[in-house]
Amino acid sequence: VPDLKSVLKEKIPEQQERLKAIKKQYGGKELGKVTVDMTIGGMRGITGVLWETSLLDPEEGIRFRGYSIPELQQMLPGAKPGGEPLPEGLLWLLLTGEIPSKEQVDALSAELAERGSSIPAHVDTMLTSLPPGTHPMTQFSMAVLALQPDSKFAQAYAKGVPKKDYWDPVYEDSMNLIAKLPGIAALIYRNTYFGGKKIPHDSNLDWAANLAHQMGHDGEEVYELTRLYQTIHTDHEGGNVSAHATHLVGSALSDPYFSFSAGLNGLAGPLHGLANQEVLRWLFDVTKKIGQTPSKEEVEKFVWDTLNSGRVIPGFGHAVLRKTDPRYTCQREFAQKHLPDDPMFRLVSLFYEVVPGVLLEQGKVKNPWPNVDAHSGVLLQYYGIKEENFYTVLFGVSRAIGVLSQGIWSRALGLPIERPKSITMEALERKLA
Ligand code: CMX
Repeated sequence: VPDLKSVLKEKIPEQQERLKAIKKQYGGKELGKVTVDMTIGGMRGITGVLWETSLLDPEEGIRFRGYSIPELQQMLPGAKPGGEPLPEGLLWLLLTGEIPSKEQVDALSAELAERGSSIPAHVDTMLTSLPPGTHPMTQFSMAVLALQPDSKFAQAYAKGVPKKDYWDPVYEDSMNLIAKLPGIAALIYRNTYFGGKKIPHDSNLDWAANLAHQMGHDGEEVYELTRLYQTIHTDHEGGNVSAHATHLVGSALSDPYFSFSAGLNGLAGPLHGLANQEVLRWLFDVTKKIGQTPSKEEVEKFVWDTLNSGRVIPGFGHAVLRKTDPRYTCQREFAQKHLPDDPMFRLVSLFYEVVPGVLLEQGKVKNPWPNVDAHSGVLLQYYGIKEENFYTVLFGVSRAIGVLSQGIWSRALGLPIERPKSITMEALERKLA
């Protein structure tokens, strides 16, 4: 069977032609107008990025290359029949637009296991020289940058690689990086919480199971959770902070190590990926103050107290979504199947009942429903991954699959350096007065 790179290579010319035709036919057409509110309001609603791997519908949620999460749970190969999808299959889909066979996914698993089997020693040396207490996301971003000297793209560019061939070394960098991320994440985890006692990579395991295994969490259920988690956090179209930061930096032809590290720095913000850590801290705060089985009224009061103290409710709201995030729903279904009686899951469910009503009553948010981060931490806790300030690293490992797949396509399609126009208040007043 042809491997991923050959299948991808076949697709590139037709997509290049497609983009040319779109430019020729629609190049001068309008996609919308830009109001002052949009410029001041974080560019919300401006369609300003071409992003092929996924598309977000405000009501329905994310679709990866046209497929919803429940569809992919049915269609993508799992480690076992009827199991959760293997993230390698999603990587294949995002890169090629095609659902892979089990055979193709197994071959890709083996390829990633090979590419990811060793982490250069200097990465560990660098990480262990950092002051104790350095946040895992700081370590993660630095570790990715520490791999940059291996960049095939940077080397090829220095030798004068022509533009039409950029995608090839970018592909190599992206695959090497994705392959090494479970090992890097586990290294950070073991260094930070287990005194540096490492667990070797197991080349017989799939990519996600290898992540859990090297962290020290083994068992079929925790592997299944990791596969699901690593599948659903990959991509959320192009405008979110981590995707857009990766895309922006990559547009300057900074290689995938530079661009993904930039994306991780954005993911580390509490309004974005760090929200999963914040949710768990907030839930612990709840249990400390009102116990593990509070009444609805007690929870309602706690939510109001958080809002009135000027903080956001972590895990709720979204810049684009206007319904419950399907990434939340599939994690809820996983919990209903595997841990229906877990008290923390019950607490999360109670918040699902109470928080949207309170946020609606407060009347500020555009979306009162939970997002992906409201649920992930409780599942991880149940399987013994209790170190909540590590959670965003797990998000970041998955995010690589989406943003780096798009990065390969951005170079294959020859997308230019990003350079939107900015404006001062003075110029704005002058223009519109
Ligand atoms: N709790 C309290 N207030 C909230 C809120 C929440 N969960 N979500 C939005 N708001 C507030 C906003 O802060 C804003 O208030 P101001 O007008 O005083 O500035 C107002 O409601 C309107 O905001 P919005 O248009 O509904 O939301 P934004 O597009 O500006 O922001 C988001 C989106 C996700 C940053 C926001 O909903 C939020 O802060 N949520 C909590 C953090 C979180 O869960 N982030 C993770 C998102 C998913 C991810 O990226 O991982």
